[in-house]
Amino acid sequence: AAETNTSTAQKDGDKKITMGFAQVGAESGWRTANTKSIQEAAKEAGVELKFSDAQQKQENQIKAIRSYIAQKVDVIAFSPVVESGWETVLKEAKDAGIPVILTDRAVDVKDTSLYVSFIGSDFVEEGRKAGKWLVDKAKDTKEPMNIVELQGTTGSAPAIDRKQGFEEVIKENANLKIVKSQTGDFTRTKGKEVMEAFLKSSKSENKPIHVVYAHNDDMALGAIQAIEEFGLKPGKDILIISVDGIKDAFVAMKDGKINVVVECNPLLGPQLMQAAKDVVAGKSLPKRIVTKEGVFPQETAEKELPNRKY
Ligand code: GYE
Repeated sequence: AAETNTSTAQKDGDKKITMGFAQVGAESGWRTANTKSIQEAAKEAGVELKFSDAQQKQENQIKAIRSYIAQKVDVIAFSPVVESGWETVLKEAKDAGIPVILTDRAVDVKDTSLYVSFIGSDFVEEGRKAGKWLVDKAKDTKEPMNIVELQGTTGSAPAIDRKQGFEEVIKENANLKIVKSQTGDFTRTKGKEVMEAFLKSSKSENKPIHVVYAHNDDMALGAIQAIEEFGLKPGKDILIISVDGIKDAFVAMKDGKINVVVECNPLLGPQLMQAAKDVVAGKSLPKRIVTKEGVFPQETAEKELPNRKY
């Protein structure tokens, strides 16, 4: 298969491209699908992929990027775990003449010439979509609705933006209030742990929880476990709003345990490989490539489940 790939890649006289990819980690179902998409697309495109997993630590990503610079790869791509603190290493890549493509998550740098393109979702918009669903759901409610929020990794673009978009929209209805908000690190284990603590304090403070807004499906699935163990019904006693759209979440939706999922597409591999080929060929890339995605309320779960690719 490797030979076939090489000949496909080289048939237009391209030289084989080497890409160094510094992944965030393996924290969620979304991430697993993203990694698979990148690895498969690289094979398909005849790109030689050097891949590293940073275990959700920025220092590990920086180390990986430095090693890709030392190995003189043709292009570096990465999904930055957090937004800040990238100037130095990006400058090193630029000085070495290696183009950098961001995928999935954005960086916060003053000098945007430090990367050539950013391929990924609009997370603020995802937060707005989640908020709109709730505003609509709550339009006839006169009672206050207490929301607890499970945030993604602190300082990461999706955690910052999904919070911002959601808050912006729920402001329309004074009954909607985020009463507690904490990071669950985008993982099931942490999502469950944080939800257990929320439920405990809601009991001792005698302040019911009506809605969970989870920044990803894995944390929502962890929260569902905590709610069931606490003796309540997720999706009924407590509304569950989530982001990503992994298969497990669709199964939970079909079972009535999640009320709505805002889609975030992890299948960025093919676009990334195309972008890498273009940049190496000297073509200029759009600075921002936005992924298209939808919203899936519970009543669509059964029909949509067989179509899910991640
Ligand atoms: O939503 C979450 C993952 O950056 C969009 O990271 C990605 C997020 C995704 O861990 O499940």
